[in-house]
Amino acid sequence: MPQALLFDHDGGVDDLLSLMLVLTMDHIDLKGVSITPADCIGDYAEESTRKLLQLFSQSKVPVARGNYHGINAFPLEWRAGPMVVNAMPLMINVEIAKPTEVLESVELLAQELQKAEESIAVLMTGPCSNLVRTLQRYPELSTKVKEVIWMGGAVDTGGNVVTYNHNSTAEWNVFWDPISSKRLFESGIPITLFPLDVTNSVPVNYSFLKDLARIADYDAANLAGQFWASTLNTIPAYEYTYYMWDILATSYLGIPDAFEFEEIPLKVATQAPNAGQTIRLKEGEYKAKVAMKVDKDRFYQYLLQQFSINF
Ligand code: AGV
Ligand code: CA
Repeated sequence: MPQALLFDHDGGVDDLLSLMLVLTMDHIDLKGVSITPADCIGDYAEESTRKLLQLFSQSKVPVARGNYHGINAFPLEWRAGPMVVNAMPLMINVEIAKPTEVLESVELLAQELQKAEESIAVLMTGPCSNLVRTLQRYPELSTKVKEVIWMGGAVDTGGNVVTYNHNSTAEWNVFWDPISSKRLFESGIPITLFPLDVTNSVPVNYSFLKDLARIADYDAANLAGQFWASTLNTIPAYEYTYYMWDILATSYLGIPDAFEFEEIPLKVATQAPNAGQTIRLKEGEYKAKVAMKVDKDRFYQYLLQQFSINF
């Protein structure tokens, strides 16, 4: 039986690569894609999303747009990622049909959770606001969420938020909407978290990109290589590496046993100077299942294997 999945992303280049990766997985039945207007400009991210679904012959998958804008905006220069992607040779001429009315994310997530006969996994590679708002409006749907797989947080390592009035202890997806993040960790919903602690071990590196380019006769490898190349100009002066953040979390769907997990009670700070910090507690009512280590070689090999396909 294919495994049902809802996917909420925020349109970064690695979010779009994560969508590609999901679309290569035969064991996943993608029920819907929802876009959070965080690390992207929504219109362009919707276009990239629809183009990728079209290329992978899955244009029937519903796409929704979140209309909630978080508390701490992403830098605008990062949010243009999908504009570059949409102009790539394999993307620019892809024809997409946009429905006259696009669902709002909360409605899509609620509809699909409602319809699901069994509980269903939710993958999130941006902030968690859409899901948290869905469950606030429809609390009875909580039991339908089997597992939330989330790229977010920084537990025993520094964060990646460098901004005014902040001490850099937070990761961006949590920082964008610390209030919703706090609610998520207090909700008791099973969370499998992929924080910077584990994603720091998988940068986008040249040797991987060279391996990928060697199999660029495959459409998916070709396209993914172009996406990744566009990330190498990273980015404001304080950060010089683009990581496989979201792609690592997504790969858990295919290679769950490549990870080492620790059960950790966490709380989220909501005020300056550390808003969005995910703080390890000694004890707590709920524990998140936190990925702390990954078999890197297996992860990179898995990507090469999955992207060895034609559209
Ligand atoms: O903090 C990591 C999250 C991931 O979901 N995002 C990027 C990934 O999609 C925010 C982010 C941190 N540093 C960035 C980010 C950078 N240099 N460029 C773009 N986004
Ligand atoms: Ca993201």
